[in-house]
Amino acid sequence: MSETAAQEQLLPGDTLQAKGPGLLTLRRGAARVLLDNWTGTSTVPSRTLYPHQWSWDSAFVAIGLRHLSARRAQCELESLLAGQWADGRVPHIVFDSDLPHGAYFPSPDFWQSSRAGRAAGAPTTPETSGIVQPPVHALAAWLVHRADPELSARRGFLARVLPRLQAWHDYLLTRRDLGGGGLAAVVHPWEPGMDNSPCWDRALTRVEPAASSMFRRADLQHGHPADRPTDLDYGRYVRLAADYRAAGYDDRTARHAFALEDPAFNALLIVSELALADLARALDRPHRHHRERAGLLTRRLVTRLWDGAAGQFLVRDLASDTLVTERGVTGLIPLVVPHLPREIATRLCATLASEHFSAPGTRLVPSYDLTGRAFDPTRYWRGPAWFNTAWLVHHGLRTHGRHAHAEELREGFLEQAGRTGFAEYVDPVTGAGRGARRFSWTAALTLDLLSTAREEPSS
Ligand code: 2M8
Repeated sequence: MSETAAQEQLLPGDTLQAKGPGLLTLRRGAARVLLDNWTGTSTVPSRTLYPHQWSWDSAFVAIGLRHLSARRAQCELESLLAGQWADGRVPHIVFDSDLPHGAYFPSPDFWQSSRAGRAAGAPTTPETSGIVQPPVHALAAWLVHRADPELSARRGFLARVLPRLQAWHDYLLTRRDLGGGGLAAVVHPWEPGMDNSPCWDRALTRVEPAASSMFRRADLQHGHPADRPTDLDYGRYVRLAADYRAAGYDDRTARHAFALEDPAFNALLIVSELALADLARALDRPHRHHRERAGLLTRRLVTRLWDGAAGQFLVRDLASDTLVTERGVTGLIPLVVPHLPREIATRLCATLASEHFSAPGTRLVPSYDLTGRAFDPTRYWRGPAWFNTAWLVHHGLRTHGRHAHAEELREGFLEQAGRTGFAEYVDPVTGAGRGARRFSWTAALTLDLLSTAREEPSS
């Protein structure tokens, strides 16, 4: 069978027809995006803006792809883990060696992972970045396994990914416990995945921007300058990455000018620890320690990052050991943690519905406080509403029994994903789609939410 014919077979049939042709069209459209963005072993976030494999994008993609092909969803995660370093880190980009260096910046010749990262355990091949992204992978692996346990057993999927995922979490909880409080720290604004969030502004003032001759912005060939981070931001991103590279990407010796504890990053680590417990139990391996660790991390998350006055979690800046008083969507995502104290879950839901996050143009969640000093409705993570964070908040609302609110968010998500052509993000004031279109995680999570209504809450 030709590759095209095989791909056509993955397009969904008429299971949604009974629910209306609109949903079927939406599902076929989402599936088409994932088929078109598939490279043969993984999925690019966007054919134009992001032509390589990204870490947390792949986890979200696998969560959606499982509804089309559990085999492809498994491959998505396996190809990402092929770029894992011997110290356990899962790099935020795995580069496609067939693409020219000019396709994206920073390219492999900037990161130089196989050379500069050799002592820290970077693989000889593929080339990767040296930083990480939020640990959504174990959750994704568990959901992918559950989509077709028989195929998973036949391919030995769980047995292959479990030790890698355990090493990944161990890396985060040892080498990245930079604050000594038992949470994982991020050392670059690209690591929490919310690149130019105002939550990082204060810490970034300590970073001397790299000269503009050190970088060439490939993103501006595809994205509008008003939507993207500024050149000043880029200068700082490049400086931080270059300094980390100069330290051989070794967390034991690197002196990080930027080190923060991010609520969403750690909340996802907790949910993924619980998924590791499920994965290990399914393989009849010791699993209780993962549950215990999730419990411990939940207590640390509350102790170190909860702010009762704000009614949400805040970022901790490790340079001053203080909380950053900016409200980002990162501070609401811990709603995904199942064993959060009840009063905290209640407060988070109230903050979500407050003037800070209840936007006029969308039912999605703005990435930053609508009333905040730095709010910008179009600039990337400084206000726009994103589909992956909406999916996480939806998951959290269901986890805490807020089904009516979750359903409202789900309907808003599906309507906006379809109307914007699977946009990367949405202006929360006008509801207009912004950034890239035919964006993979938007399509993947659309497929997932189209199935969610018929499923038990996932994980
Ligand atoms: C964005 O980040 C990259 C750098 O990693 C970029 O701006 O070039 C973020 O939205 C990030 O969360 C996402 O994983 C990545 C690819 O979609 O794009």
